[in-house]
Amino acid sequence: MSLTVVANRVPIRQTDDGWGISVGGLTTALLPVLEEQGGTWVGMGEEPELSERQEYPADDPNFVVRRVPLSTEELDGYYYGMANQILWPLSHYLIQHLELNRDFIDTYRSVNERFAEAVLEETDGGGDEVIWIQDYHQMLSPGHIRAERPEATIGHFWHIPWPAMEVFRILPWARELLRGMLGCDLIGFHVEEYVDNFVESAETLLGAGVDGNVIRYNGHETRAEAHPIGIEVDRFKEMAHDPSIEEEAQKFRERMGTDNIVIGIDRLDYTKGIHSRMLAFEKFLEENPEYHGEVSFFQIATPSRTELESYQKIRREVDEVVGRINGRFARNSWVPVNYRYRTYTQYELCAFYRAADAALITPLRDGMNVVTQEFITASQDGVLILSELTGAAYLLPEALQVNPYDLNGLAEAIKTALEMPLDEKEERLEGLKQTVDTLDVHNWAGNFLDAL
Ligand code: ADQ
Repeated sequence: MSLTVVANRVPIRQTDDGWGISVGGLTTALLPVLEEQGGTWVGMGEEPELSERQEYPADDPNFVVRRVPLSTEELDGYYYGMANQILWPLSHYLIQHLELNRDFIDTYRSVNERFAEAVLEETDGGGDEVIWIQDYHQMLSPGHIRAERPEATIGHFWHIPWPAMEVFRILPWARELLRGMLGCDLIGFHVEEYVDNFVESAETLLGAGVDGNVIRYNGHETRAEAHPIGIEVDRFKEMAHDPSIEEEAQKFRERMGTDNIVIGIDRLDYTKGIHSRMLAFEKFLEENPEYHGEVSFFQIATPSRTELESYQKIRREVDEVVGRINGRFARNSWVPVNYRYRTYTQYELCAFYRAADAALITPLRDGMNVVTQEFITASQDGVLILSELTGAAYLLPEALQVNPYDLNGLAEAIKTALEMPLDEKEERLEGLKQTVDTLDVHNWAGNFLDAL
């Protein structure tokens, strides 16, 4: 088999001393396959000075990076526009953020076509070629590739929720985008519920024939399947058991200075429910004065898509609510909310996971949410408070599940978590760990490619 991966970003980046691999779940899962079997990774070229084709590593190459160079206008329309201001909010049911701008879909069309052309140039149509496309940035390229290569094996993995058909059809271009996706042989989603939504969208909006999870359209068959993504379990376990992590966790507990620590770790995105979570924590403090001075909430938010107004707005809102809570409740040396707007290393995150008594993971919607799995793997006796509107919730019944829109319920869950008996905490965590072990990201990639 020779593999061509198509993703928005390429997996390598320039460092102070040359080139290196970008860290991330997708690169971790797919690079070993590319390195072992050889192949190509197609992604956007954001900087015009970089070459379109680069063998990596330079001294003894085992795969090729193929860039599709994008102008600033193209990046704005295709990435910031169509992907981030249309497909992202729609798939997360947050349609108040939808910007239905005609230029966005026009640019998305032409950029997807250029990605497809790059794939066609990099592959020769031989029988053992597998093309694996990633995510909502590339809905139309499968259709273009299929048109030129009827025999190609094409897969797609959709990392975010596929919304209910009645929500997806809000898009004026819903049918065109679905047709593009149906150029694939296999489309993967995190959970069955998204598979069902996709199949229903194809059946209702295109009149496609459906037999279980097989969709027939225009003489071609596409399967939709659930392939829940995982983390690199072994590496996380090893890191969590490193004695230096325990030391870091201890230092962190001392810095927080309270018996109870609750953490939240997210990209700063309006889908992640950070603002509602803060309001719930405020409610918890209002209703439980006995916890004043006894609990710290440590929230990290990584800067994300900072060019967009909706992200600047959520940043201001979170800043404001943090200030208000601390202004209202802080006393002596106690600061109720410790908020950091920055990125940390995985090693640092691991220490936070280990030190926490509870993790508040409460997105308004999330395809999977892998922070959940990182916390479960690193924690010894922490409680996971998890939004039921995440893919992870379908797989992790032992979590303390909450509706992220229900602030009273969230506030109560914080109290329940902090007062949970140790044996119940351990029992729940044991069940969670067993599931997360099976969701390993290497299994995810292997299982998807086998199915493809
Ligand atoms: P994301 O929306 O990015 O991914 P998530 O699954 O939570 O969401 O992964 C975030 C990653 O970023 C985690 O590995 C986490 O450790 C890291 N991270 C978060 N905050 C950080 C910080 N302050 N510093 C450093 N690292 C930080 C999309 C979908 C998800 C889906 C994944 C994978 O939106 O639903 O789970 O893809 O398919």
